[in-house]
Amino acid sequence: MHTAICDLFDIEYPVIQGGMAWLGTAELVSAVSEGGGLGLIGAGNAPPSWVREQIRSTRERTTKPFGVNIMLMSPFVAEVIEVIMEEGVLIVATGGGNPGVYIPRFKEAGLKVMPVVSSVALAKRLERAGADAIVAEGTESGGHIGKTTTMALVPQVVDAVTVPVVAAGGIGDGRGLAAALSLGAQGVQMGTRFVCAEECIAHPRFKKKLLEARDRSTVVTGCTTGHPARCLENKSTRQFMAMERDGASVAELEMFGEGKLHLGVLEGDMEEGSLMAGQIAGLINEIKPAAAIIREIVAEAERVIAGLNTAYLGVTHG
Ligand code: TUI
Repeated sequence: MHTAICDLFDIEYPVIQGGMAWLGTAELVSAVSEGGGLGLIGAGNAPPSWVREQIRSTRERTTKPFGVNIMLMSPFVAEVIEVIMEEGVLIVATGGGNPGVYIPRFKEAGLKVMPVVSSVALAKRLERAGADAIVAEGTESGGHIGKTTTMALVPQVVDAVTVPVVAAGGIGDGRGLAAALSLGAQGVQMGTRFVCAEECIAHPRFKKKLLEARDRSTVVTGCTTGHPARCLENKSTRQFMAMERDGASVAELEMFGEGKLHLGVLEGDMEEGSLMAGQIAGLINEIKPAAAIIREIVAEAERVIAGLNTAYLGVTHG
């Protein structure tokens, strides 16, 4: 399977690993890229020194293309961008905001730019600003989200821009990849599925909780702060939502949230920590190497597409 996204990034399969704050580390990124997909270092709220270490460590592990996802709400955005330029990274993705002002500098330096968006309006604006591809991310996703579903958003973004579109949110297997291609996307980006990659440094208790998750295991917190985030429901999400119901200020809620993601996904505190995950968590029931995840998803998508041809278009083989 080869699409426009494969040509753009010089990768084998149209499968991209989402930014994944704290978990998009050299271990996972290099495994995804070695597996023929595109790994992305998740800068999240991490300091620039962390991002530099991850870039260097990824380079020691693979010669394949990889990128960095910049989280635009991070207090370190400007410094992270300097690190990316100094280290000669070739691909940047962005999340959590409008990267328009940064795109000219990236393009002048020859980088490929792929913003993650949750609306048609921002997709159009960023294509005009010079984006090379757009990730259209539905509300099924984990972490910071918009309001529109993947099923509704992807075809509308596909119709609104001419650059390749990548579908994200609610995709975890080959059926999801086939569906994304049917909607006009050139590939998929997955985060939750890759948390359960062997190489992901997520705490084993977080991985186990994902394997046990069901279709309704996630909730959205932060609807009152303007920064909604989807997480596995636990004590921390219940406390956060109770504070929101009681009219807590944005400052109070932000203070409550500080450090919670690291506490949950890396330190393994399943009750006090924040466990960002998408609605597809319920579909995931095994931990395996990133390369196997990619291989199996692509093979399944090819079978699904061939099956649809046979079943509905009367195409016969042999
Ligand atoms: O960015 C994401 N997902 C994320 S970022 C993240 S890290 C984090 N850590 C602690 C607290 C909060 C977040 C976890 N998950 N996805 C891409 C995405 N971007 N989805 C939606 C957007 C978005 C939202 C609003 C993009 C632009 C925007 O507004 C831009 C504007 O100003 O017009």
